[in-house]
Amino acid sequence: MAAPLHGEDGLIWAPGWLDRAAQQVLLEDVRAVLRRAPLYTPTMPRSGAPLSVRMSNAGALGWVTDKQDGYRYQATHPATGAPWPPIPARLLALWSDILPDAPPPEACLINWYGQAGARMGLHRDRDEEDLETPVLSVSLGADAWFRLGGLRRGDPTRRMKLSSGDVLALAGKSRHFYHGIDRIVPDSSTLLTSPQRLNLTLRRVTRA
Ligand code: MD3
Ligand code: FE
Repeated sequence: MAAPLHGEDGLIWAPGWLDRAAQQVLLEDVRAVLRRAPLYTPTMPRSGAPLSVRMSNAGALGWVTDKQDGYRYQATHPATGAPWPPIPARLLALWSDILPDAPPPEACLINWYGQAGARMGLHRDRDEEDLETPVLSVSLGADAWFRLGGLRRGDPTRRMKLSSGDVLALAGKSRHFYHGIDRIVPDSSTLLTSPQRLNLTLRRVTRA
C-alpha cells in the first residue's frame, strides 16, 4: 500500500491500507479475541444508559465503562473477570509500520456497530495517562460517517467516510480533537453482513 498521507494537525490517513485478504485475516484475529473476551454492552457513568456500540478489548489494559465506576482502563473483562487476550501480532505490526517512533500500544478497544442505528457521540479520548502517543484506528465492515472537530466541543467539524481496510492515526494536535461516528452506511461492504462494522482502536495508556 502507498505511504500514509500526513495531513494537517498530525492526522495520518491511510485509506485502503489493508487489502481484502489482510482484512479477512485480521477479522479472524478479532473473532479469536472475541471468543475469549465476548462483546458486552457498556453503560454510561451515573445514568447507566446503554451505549449503542458493544465492546471488548485486547491487551494488558482495556477501556470499559459502566454506571457504577464510569470510564476507565482495567486489566480484566467486566463480565468474565478474565484478563484480556493479547493484542494480535498483526495489529502490533501495523502500529509499528504506521507509528515507528511510538511506544507499543497497551490497549486495543474493539467497537462493534451491530445495527443500523449504532453511533458514537462526539467525545475526546482522554482517559489515558499518556495523552501524547498517537491513537490508531482500523475500520472493518460497513462504511461509517466519521466526524472530526477541534480542541473545543463547539469548533467546526468535518466529515470523513471510514471504509473497510482504512487506517487512521491521530497524532499531534489531532490526538486531542473531538470526534464521533454519526452513522453506519448499510450495504456498503461485503466483509461483514450489513450493516455491521468493527472498529479497532489501539492506544498507549501508561507513560512509557
Ligand atoms: C480522533 N472510535 O473508540 S475511530 C473510540 O469508529 C472512537 O469506533 C470511533 O472514537 C469508531 O474512542 C472512531 C477514529 C478515532 C479514534 C481515536 C481518536 C478518531 C480519533 C482520538 C482522537 C481523535
Ligand atoms: Fe474516540
